[in-house]
Amino acid sequence: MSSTAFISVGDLRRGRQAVGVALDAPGAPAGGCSTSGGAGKASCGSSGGPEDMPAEIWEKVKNHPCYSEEAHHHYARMHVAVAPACNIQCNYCNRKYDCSNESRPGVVSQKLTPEQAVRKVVAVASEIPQMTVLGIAGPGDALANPKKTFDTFRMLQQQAPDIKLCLSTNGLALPQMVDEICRYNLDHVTITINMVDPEVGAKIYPWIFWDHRRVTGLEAATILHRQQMLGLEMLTARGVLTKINSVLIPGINDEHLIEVNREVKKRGAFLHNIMPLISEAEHGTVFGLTGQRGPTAQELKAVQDACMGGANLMRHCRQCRADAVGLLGEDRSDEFTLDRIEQMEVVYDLDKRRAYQARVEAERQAQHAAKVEAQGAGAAADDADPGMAVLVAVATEGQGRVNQHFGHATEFQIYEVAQGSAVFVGHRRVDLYCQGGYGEDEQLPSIVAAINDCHAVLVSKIGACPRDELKAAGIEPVDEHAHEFIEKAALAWFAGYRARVAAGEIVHRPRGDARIRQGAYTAAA
Ligand code: CLF
Ligand code: SF4
Repeated sequence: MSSTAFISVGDLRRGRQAVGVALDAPGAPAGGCSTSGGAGKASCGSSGGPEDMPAEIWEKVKNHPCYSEEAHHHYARMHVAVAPACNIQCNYCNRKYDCSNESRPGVVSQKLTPEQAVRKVVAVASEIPQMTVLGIAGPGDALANPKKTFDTFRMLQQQAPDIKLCLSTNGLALPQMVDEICRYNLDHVTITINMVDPEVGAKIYPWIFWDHRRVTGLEAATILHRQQMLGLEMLTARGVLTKINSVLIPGINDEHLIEVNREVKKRGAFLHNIMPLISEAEHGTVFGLTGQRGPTAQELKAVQDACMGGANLMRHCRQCRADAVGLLGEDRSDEFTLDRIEQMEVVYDLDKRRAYQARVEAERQAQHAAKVEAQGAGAAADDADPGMAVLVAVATEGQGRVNQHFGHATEFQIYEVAQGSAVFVGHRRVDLYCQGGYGEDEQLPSIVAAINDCHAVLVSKIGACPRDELKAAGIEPVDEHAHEFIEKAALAWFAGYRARVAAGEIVHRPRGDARIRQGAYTAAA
């Protein structure tokens, strides 16, 4: 079917305006950035708040943990694994494992029928009232399994109309499905776009299944590219917010992702999420078996930084499983197996959910206000170098606060802190230090290595042994700001740090972040 069968030029223009105006509105973040930058500082676009975008867009993103960095501290999402089949092959995927588009490798525990999936969503919604989004993200491709995907959405809309629907796709079947997507009022669609040049694509996709046959090589990548671009334009035309996921594959599409960012911005993408390739040999993927490495955290950040000024960047993705449940970064799927759901007393109480979410919203607004206030206070001039910027690591278990013990952290959130701004820039996964009540010292070197470009680590508590080890590595352990909001705590620590530098008590030494902040693309170095 021709693409024009789905969309008129008028539609395209109107829809472009709907999303395009939103993104280009006065007050919208110039250069893909927003409020978290405080005094006009460029930052992650998904950090935007209500003052950064039109009210109707804010309504769509404000409690979606992937589309709003702020929301991801407070709201949860879940995936249901109803889509096992796929219509393409990516060199970073092994069908035995979750879709790498939206999940870390690991077998899906249970594939579900749409009926089972809806039962599970309702059960989770009654237990986790801050779960606001259902995503279908595999383990294959949501749109290569249209009946299962849309049956799930239809039934869920009838039973739990307050839950936002979200899907993720490789884009091959997208243009044909745009009408169906709009029928269910989906506001959020993710397309994985790793290239806008089929020559690059041919190195990533060995084949696609198209028009009842397997197509390979350059022809396959050309068709996929065409479908992805068309699908993106059609969604933009309908006012659907699109997020583009790109897998960063060093040596194949690293610098090319800057062009991808430009092209998807042109076509109205709301967010661009550049994720690292995961390619362990034991996963049995083509890239894993041929030794194609993934990027380092610093390389990932360098490419993301090089894209600043283009499509807004998402930096808080956790590459979750196709059956993940909970806040981003946590996985509570084990609590909601089909067996367990059978035993649960499920009461879907919309009023209770709304009341709970009102409390979450109040907490989130308090965090936002604390951030704005701290940024304003931190912008005041002092004697230290005004261009000074550092990274700090933060242990948090949600609510936007420094509220986790060092030993309990399985990841640290990374903030770039400068005078008057504290901006979330990523996260680092680490091995758990506290094992059954005592510290596992063998884990310390790898934890320190994961955050060794940070000047400080903010925690609610920390033991003597890791404290000493961090200090020896030049990372300051900080527990004075336990349970404060993160940005406020980071800026308060930074003000003290600057004061000590200005007083000559300590010497400021850049720790790798200076290279990252140059904005020069350095991944190939
Ligand atoms: Fe799921 Fe994806 Fe929807 Fe989010 S995930 S379908 S947009 S609800 Fe989010 Fe997970 Fe990253 Fe995806 S953290 S892998 S970006
Ligand atoms: Fe695997 Fe997803 Fe690629 Fe399909 S689109 S091959 S399921 S990573």
